[in-house]
Parts: sequence; C-alpha cells; structure tokens
Amino acid sequence: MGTYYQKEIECASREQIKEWQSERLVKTVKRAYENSQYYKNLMDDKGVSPDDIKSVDDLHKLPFLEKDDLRKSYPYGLMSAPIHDCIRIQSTSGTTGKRVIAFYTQHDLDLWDDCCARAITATGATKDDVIHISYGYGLFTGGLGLHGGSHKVGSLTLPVSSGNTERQLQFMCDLESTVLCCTPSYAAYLAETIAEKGIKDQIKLKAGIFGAEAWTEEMRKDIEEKLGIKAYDIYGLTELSGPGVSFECSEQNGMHINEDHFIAEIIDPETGEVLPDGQKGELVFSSITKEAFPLLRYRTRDICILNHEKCPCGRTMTRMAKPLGRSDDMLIIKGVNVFPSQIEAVLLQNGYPANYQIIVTRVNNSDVLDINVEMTPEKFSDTIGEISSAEKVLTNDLRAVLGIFARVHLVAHKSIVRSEGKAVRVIDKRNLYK
Ligand code: DLL
Repeated sequence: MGTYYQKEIECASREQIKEWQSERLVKTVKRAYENSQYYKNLMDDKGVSPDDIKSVDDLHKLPFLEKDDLRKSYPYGLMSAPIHDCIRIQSTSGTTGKRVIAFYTQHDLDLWDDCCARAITATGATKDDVIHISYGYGLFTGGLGLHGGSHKVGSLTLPVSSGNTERQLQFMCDLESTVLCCTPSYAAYLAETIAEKGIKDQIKLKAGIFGAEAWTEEMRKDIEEKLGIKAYDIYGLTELSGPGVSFECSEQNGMHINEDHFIAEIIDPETGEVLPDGQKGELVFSSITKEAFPLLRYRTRDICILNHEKCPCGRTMTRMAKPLGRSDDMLIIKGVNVFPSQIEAVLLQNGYPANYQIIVTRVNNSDVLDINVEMTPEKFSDTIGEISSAEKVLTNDLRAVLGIFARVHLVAHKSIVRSEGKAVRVIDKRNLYK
C-alpha cells in the first residue's frame, strides 16, 4: 500500500471517478462555451452545443484542440475566466513568436499544487522531508509546480532552480536534501559530479522526482544506483497546468493520471478515432477543473498506452505508460521543447539554405545538439577563422531562439545527402523511446 496526499480521491471507486468526471466536464464545457469566443466557434462549427454534453460518455462529440489553436487564439482567445481573476501565467519552453501561454486563477494554482503534492507524497515524503527543486523557475512550469506541491505537503522547500551545480551540491549536503526534483538528465549529471567529488557520503537523498523529458528504464537504474535513491517519473505539460498531470507511485509501473482533474483518451493520430483500451496511440487530455484556461480534448502529440488495471499501491486512477514517442516532430533536448522549424528559420534568416541536419546524442546522460549546415557557394570560405566566426553567429542566434546551446558545423555545399522522399532532417541517436 502507498502513501497518499488525498487518499479519498486517489483511491476513490471507479464509479465515483466517473461521476466527478461527468459533472466537471459538463460544467467546464459550459464555461468554455460561454466565455471563450474561440471555443464557441469551434463547437458551433462541429455542430455541438453544451447541452449535448451530459456525461463523460459524450466527450467524443467535442472537437479536438491542437497546439495550433493555442497559437491562433494567443493570448486571450481560450480564456474562460475574466483576466482580473487570473494571478499567474506560465509558458512553454523553447518556442518563438507566439508562445503558448497558460493562465491560472488562485483556484487553478491550488489544484495544480494538490496534483504535485500527490506526486511528492507518493514517494513517501512528508513534512519532515527537504525537497530540493532544481527544475527551472520562471515561465517553465517545473520549478513553481513542484514548489507549490512541496508547500502543500509542508516540507522544507529549497527553490534552488536549475544550473550552478556547485551551489546545488552545497545546499544538498548542508541542508540534507532528501528528495530531488529535476530533469532525469540533470539528475544523472549531478550523480556523476557527486561521484567525481567523492561526496556521496554527505548526500542524504532518498528519492527523486524526474520528468519533463523522456528517459529510459536503464537511465532510471543508473541514477538510482549512483545516488542511492528510488527514482519516480512525473509527467505533465504547460497547457494542462504543468508537472503532476500524472505521477509514479512506489510500484514504478506507469504514472497515475489525476483523473479527477484530467480525462485521458487515446486516439489514432491519423484518423482521430478513439482507440479501445490498451492500444497505443496519441494521448488526448481534457482538463475539467480549471477556471482560467481549461482545455478540452487537447492533443498532446505524445504517443502512449493506458492501463486501467488496479494498482497494488491502492490507487484507482488509470496509469499511463512512459510516453513512447511523439506524433509530431517536436524534440525535447535538455528538457527544452525544440521544433526543427525553429532551427530552419534561424538558418534561413542568416542566408543559409534549408539543407541541414540536426543530430541529437546523449553523452554521459546529457543531451548534445549538433547541427550540420551546408554553405552555399556564396557563403563558402576555406579560411578556418571565417568559418568558425560564421558558426559562432549561428550558435548565438540559435541560443537566443531555442534557449539552449547547439554546436553548429558548416559543411561543404552539397555534402548533405539529398533525400528522394522526405528530407531526413533529424537524426535522434538517443533511443529514448522503446
Ligand atoms: O515539461 C512539464 C513538466 C515539468 C513535466 C517538470 C514534468 C516535470 P512542457 O515544457 O510543456 O511541460 O513539455 C511537455 O514534455 O508533452 C511530453 O512530450 C514531455 N514530457 C513531460 N514529462 C515527461 C515524462 C513540462 N515524464 C512535454 N516523460 C510533454 C516523457 C515527458 N516526456
């Protein structure tokens, strides 16, 4: 049996969960339709009205919502609460131009914090623990999400944020952090640094809550061994609130979806058809308790499988597998969402052709991004100094747009193999999805 933050909810009967979902869905559809012109248009176009949605069984009647809808309706088009009731925004990482912005009322933040508190408590943590948060704070949801959850649990919260490994380790040793929250790649990096410094005996960690990017079971084992902890997965996305949409329990066998707040469906990414239980497809979520920014049938583009079997931990909430891939071309590099189109835009702005190749590798559990870019005859230079300064310009421009470092390599004209079909722009050697 597990440890719970809200046992009566996390272990509720399936009938009770369905009842909550139906009642909350009906309310949310009405709220969205009445407050957002964008939603109203979407539903009117599909010929469905709020009266058609009487229970969770009617969910399939609603139109899908996609990332593109969020861009088109930027910034306020999908708001379902007055702006003066909103107290915060968060935003997705690494996108340019019209970023995806999520708005929160006090009520929304409160429920999000509950979701993260459930994830923290599932690791066995209590108010006696020291929660060390190395996810980035700011627009990214990782830091502030786990921070709110840790406050709810009543633990001592260390808002260290990302970066500055020396400082991380100093706090970790001096304040005896017991639960580490960060991306799995940063956890692996910290583990390595701890070993190099020979300070393992000063580390009191017992659990880690790692997410925001794909990671394998091999990586879990490696981190667990090196840090001497149990490593828990956590999933979420900005559009739905942030981390805590689902989280792992002590069984480490799938992430429990907080179904009192989010309804999950699996669809065929090509046809949009809802797939039967146990089939692999694209994960679609409806958030049914949010006031400011509820999303109905939002296509996450994450490929996944749901598991409705009862979990030995006692929770009744459906589990989702680790995401098995994406149905779009988004890459997550060092926890940052990167679209190849953003890279292409920078190259074109700098006068390079769209002949490039993005190569992502993982060296010592840390992502490395290399971009090979063809020079045009006009851009050609055989002077090393000129080439390296042109590469530097691209690296800086890419860093400004993506927020991460990329190694740019200018290569000879026509040296990148041309494809007869779709160009192979991305070579992801990390094998993150099994
Ligand atoms: O990554 C929220 C988050 C923060 C989750 C901290 C967990 C911990 P976004 O930046 O909007 O939000 O990116 C969302 O990241 O659609 C998945 O593709 C991917 N992702 C998130 N968690 C996991 C995970 C945050 N545990 C996108 N495993 C999602 C695999 C994940 N992929």
